[in-house]
Amino acid sequence: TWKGETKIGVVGVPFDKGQPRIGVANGPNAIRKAGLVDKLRNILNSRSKHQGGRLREHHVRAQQRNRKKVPNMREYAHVACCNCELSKKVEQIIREGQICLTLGGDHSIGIGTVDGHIKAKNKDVCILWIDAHADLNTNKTSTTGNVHGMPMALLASELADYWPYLPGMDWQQPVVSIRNVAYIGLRSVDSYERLVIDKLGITAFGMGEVEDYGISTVVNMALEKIDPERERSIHVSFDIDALDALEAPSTGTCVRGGLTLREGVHAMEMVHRTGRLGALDLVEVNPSIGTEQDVKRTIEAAIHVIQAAFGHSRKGLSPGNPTLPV
Ligand code: Z70
Ligand code: MN
Ligand code: MN
Ligand code: MN
Repeated sequence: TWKGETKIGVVGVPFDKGQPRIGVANGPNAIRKAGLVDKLRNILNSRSKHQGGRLREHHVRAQQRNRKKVPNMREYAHVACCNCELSKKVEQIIREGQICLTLGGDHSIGIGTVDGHIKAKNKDVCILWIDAHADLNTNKTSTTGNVHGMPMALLASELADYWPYLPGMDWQQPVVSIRNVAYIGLRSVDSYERLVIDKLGITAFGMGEVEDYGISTVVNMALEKIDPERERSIHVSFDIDALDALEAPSTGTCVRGGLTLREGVHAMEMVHRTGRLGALDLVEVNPSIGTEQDVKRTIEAAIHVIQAAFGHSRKGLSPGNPTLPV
């Protein structure tokens, strides 16, 4: 009965070891409590005759299984173990024909989600990294040692030679070419990250480009660069701090001058319309930061972004039976 229908696998990853602030592990629960799953089921039902059953919920709660250390990578063993489990889960979900929605958790979980997506789709994946930050540090360039600032550098094949041997990460091969990655929303980029972006010619649309061209043109240009044949499975890794601090205050590192919720939602509507969304990560919502109002605002923003990616229409949907009741 699932054939040809949109199916969603939702994975909650209550993981916070990629950064120093407590609370981000409660992101998945807070987003679910605000009604995410019902809202997604409503979208699925509105697009199909068959009711129910096309959304499944999962959790990845990995225990640290070794004490391996890597210089300047805080909580390395935790990060390695969680992402190993997460990668397998994401791969399985996508192989079953579901679009994988991963709720973080901090952005270090992007290592596992992208890895699992690529394993399921045999490399034919492109990545939209929507974030205030480039998350492109290695353990040599990071000034913080926080692994949530490193996932893109771990994933990029062009940077493989800049890493030491990473024990317990043998499952993860840096197989994404950085040519298949585009950033949107950058406005807090470290100097070595800027060097890498410029040297490798990474497609990067910062807030200046969003201002110059508008979000719609930016998304079109990004997709044209990373998926010119329009055949790849799209991985969107959406760090909630891509949104302006006024839209999403409850996150570990908010930066002023970011995307409006309108721009975030519009970008996701455009991704939905490609019909090729393979996986979406929504990370870095931290319900322990800010006032109750701040938390509510941030979670609502996250849910609007997710709903747009799965086809919610701001225009409204007409009913299955196209006649007005008399
Ligand atoms: C900095 C680092 C970062 C998120 C902060 C910050 C990275 N470039 N990412 N908040 N989500 O520590 O590497
Ligand atoms: Mn990030
Ligand atoms: Mn960020
Ligand atoms: Mn609303």
